[in-house]
Amino acid sequence: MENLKDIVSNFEIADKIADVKPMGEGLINDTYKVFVDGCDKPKYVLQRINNAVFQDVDMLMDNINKVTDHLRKKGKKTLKFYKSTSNNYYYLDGEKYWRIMDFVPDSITYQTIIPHYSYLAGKSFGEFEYLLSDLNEPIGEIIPDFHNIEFRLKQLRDAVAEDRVGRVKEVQQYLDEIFKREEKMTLGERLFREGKLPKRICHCDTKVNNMLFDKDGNVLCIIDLDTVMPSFVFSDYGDFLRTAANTGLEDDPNLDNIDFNMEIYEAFTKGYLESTKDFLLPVEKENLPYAALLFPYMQTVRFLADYINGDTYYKIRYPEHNLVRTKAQWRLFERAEFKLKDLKL
Ligand code: GN1
Ligand code: MG
Repeated sequence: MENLKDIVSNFEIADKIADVKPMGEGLINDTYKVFVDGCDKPKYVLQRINNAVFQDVDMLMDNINKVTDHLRKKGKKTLKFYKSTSNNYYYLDGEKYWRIMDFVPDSITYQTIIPHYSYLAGKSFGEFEYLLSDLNEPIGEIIPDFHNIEFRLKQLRDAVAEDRVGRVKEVQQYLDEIFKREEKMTLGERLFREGKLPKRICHCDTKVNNMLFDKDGNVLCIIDLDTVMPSFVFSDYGDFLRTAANTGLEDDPNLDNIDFNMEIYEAFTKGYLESTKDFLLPVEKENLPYAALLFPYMQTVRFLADYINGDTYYKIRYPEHNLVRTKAQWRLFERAEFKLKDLKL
């Protein structure tokens, strides 16, 4: 990985770089761990920013710096980025954008967690929103309409109308099921238009593996701050459960592995309600079960649209990958819909 070492040399860090190795499972950016001389654990994390997705890299790093400065001032552990020799928090190698941050030592990531950790994660996410609630500087909407389900459904409709790689026929059954629930699943946007539902600064990518835990299950640090932006609290609550409460994998080819784990759901909800009790409005609280459905629903819509478009957005490992993801997310949605149908908070 010789040229990755060269990339690192453009940042204001003094260490001698020993090695750079691939890391993580992100579907958007490429991530590497950076080893330095005299230490067998990674010291930094190098990322290539996908600037097809994050088109305004200045806004991206500006948002992240505002958020991390604010969290740091309040004594929270958060990400720390380094400047490059061009005095930006990224380095442009002529074509690609790169950034580098500290590797958080003694941290553990999970793909599946036990209920107690889910409770601690709920507390921690509520606290994250609370701590950012008095951030007075504007945070830009880095991907416009990112978690707007009406917009995502429109993208799906456009993909279907174009049918550019002829995949619509094989997925018709999923399209029918999705559009049958359109009215019910677009509730959040209607409440927003009626002035009943606020937007707050949210993380917007609260997958379980975007949390670093310590050995006791406390959330040590929340990572992947690219999508921090104003959104409904549903985003953070729902996207965490989409990954944590799934008993299978996000792209599980065996649908029998997939269920919605109520213990994880209940534990997370308990923690989240504890740390948000001072600011969460009744309309937000009452609709948390809706949020738990919204995210598997939205992720199905997004994976399916990408499949129909010929796989232009998410990284795939094999040709049918987005279809497999679509089916797995839809199964999760159906299980959550069944289990939460009579639930009130
Ligand atoms: C993407 O790359 P990653 O894992 O951080 C996506 C999320 C999706 C997720 C699905 C900017 O996140 O919205 O929920 O994949 N991020 C973007 O796993 O689209
Ligand atoms: Mg992300």
